Amino acid sequence: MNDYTDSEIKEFEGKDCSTENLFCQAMEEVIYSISPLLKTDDRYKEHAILERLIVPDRVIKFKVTWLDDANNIKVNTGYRIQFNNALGPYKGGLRFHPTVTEEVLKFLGFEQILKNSLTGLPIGGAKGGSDFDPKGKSDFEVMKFCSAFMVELHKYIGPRMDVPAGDIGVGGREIGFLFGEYKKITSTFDGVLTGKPFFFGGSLMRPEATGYGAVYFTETMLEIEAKESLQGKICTVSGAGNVALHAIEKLQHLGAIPVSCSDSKGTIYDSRGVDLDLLKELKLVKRTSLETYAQKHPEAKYIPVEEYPEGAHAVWDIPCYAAFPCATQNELNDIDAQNLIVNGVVSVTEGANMPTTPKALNDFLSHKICFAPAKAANAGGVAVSEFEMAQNASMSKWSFEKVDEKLKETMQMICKRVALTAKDYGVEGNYVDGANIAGFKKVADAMIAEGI
Ligand code: NDP
Ligand code: 2IT
Repeated sequence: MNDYTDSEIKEFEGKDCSTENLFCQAMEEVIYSISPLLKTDDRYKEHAILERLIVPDRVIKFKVTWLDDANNIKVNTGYRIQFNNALGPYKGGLRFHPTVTEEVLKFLGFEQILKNSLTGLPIGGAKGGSDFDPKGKSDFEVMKFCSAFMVELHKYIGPRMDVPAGDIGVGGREIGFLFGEYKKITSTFDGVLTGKPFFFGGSLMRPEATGYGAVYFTETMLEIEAKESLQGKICTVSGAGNVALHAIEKLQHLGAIPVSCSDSKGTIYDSRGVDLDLLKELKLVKRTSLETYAQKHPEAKYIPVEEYPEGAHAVWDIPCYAAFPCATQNELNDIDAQNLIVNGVVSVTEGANMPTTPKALNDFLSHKICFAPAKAANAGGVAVSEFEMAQNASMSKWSFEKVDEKLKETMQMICKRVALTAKDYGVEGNYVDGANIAGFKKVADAMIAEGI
C-alpha cells in the first residue's frame, strides 16, 4: 500500500501556512477530516490528489479603473480564481467588499469545490471579486464599476467555462450591470452569470435559495438526529443580507421565531420575532444600517458593536434552540460558542462561508451540538444557480414551486448523504467530516479518471 502517511498528511495541513490565514484554516479542516479516507485508499497518493487540489488551476488578477460621480478616477483590484473544473465549468460567486484579497478568495474558492461536488450537479469550483465597496456608492457608480470589472472578466468566463454569481456585496443589481456589459462586449445572450434578475434570464427563487436551503438542511438534520423540529423554537440569525433575510423568512414559514439579525455595525434583538417586512425595506430598498429598525420598533434592542464586550458577539449571547450564522467568515468564536452552549443551543447551521472559528467548531462537536457546515448547509444557493444554467441552456423558465421543490430535495439529499458518509467512516453525527469526505471523494475520483 502507498497511502498518505500521518506525517505526510500533517505536512499538507501546514503547507504554505507559515502565517495564519483563511485558506490554511479551510484546508486544514478538510485535510484533517478526510485523513481516514487518505489512509485507506492508496489511489489518492498515487495520483497526487492533495498536491493538485490545493493549488488553483489559475489565479486571474486585474486592474479595474472607473470614474466616480465627481469624475475622480478610481482604481480597484479584480480577481477570478478558477480552482478546479473536474466536475463541470468553474462556478462560484463574486464578492465586492473592502476586505477582499487573493487569500480570502482562495479560501472561498477551495470551499466551493467541495460544496459544488456535494450538490451532485456538474459544476466545478471558483470564486472572484474585488476590494470595491458598493456601500455608499450611487447606483450609477456601481454600474460604472461593474462595467469596468467586466471589461476584464469577460475574457475568462463563458457558459461552459466559468459562470460567476453573487456573494457579499453582489446581488441582483450588480449581476444585472455585469450581465449588461458582458452582452454589450460579446453581442451574445448567454447564461454566463447566475442570480440574474428574472426578466432577463434569472431563475425564480435564486435570491431565496441559500437562506431557504440552510433551513431545509437544518430540518432534515434535526430529524435524522431525532431532535425536536424548528416549529415554535427561538432561533438566532446573524447578518442582514441575502442569506440572513431568507433564512429568517423560511424560519417564519415553518413557525419558528427568529429573534435577531445583525450587520457590521450592530445587532437587533427583537424578542417578539423579527419584523421581516421592515428589515427588507431597510436592507434591500433603503440600504441603510439596522439602527433604524430600533427607531421603528422601540421595544427591540439595538446593540452597537462597540458597546459589546470585546471578543464576543451580541447575537450569540441570545438564548436559542437553533443558531444561523449568516454574515461572514469567523464571526462566531469560542467565546460565542460557550455562550450558545451554556444557553442550551441544540443546532448550529452555517449559512455564511466558514463563519465558525476552528476552536468554536471543536466546542460544538465535543458538546454534541448538531452542526451543519457551510459547504453542505449553504449549497442551496449554488444549486439553484445550476438550475438557472439549465433553464438558460434550454431557453426555458421553471415555476417558483418547481425550483423550491428541487431545492428542498437537493438539500435533503445532501444532508442524508453527509450523515451516511459520516456513519460509514466511523464518525456518526459529525456532519463536518461527512461533508468533507463526501465532497472530496467525488472530485478526487473525477480527477483520477481524467488523468493529469
Ligand atoms: P450580503 O452582502 O447580502 O450580506 C452580508 C451581511 O453580512 C450584511 O448584513 C453585512 O453587514 C454582514 N457583514 C459582512 N461583512 C461583515 C463583517 N466583516 N462583520 C460583520 N458583518 C458583516 O451577503 P450574503 O448574504 O450574500 O452573504 C453572506 C454570507 O453567505 C457570506 O459568507 C457568503 O459568502 C455566504 N454565501 C452567500 C451565498 C449567496 O447566494 N449569496 C451562497 C452561499 C454562501 P453590512 O451590510 O453592514 O456590511
Ligand atoms: O458561496 C456560494 O456558494 C455563493 N456565493 C454562490 C455561488 C453561485 O455560483 O451561486
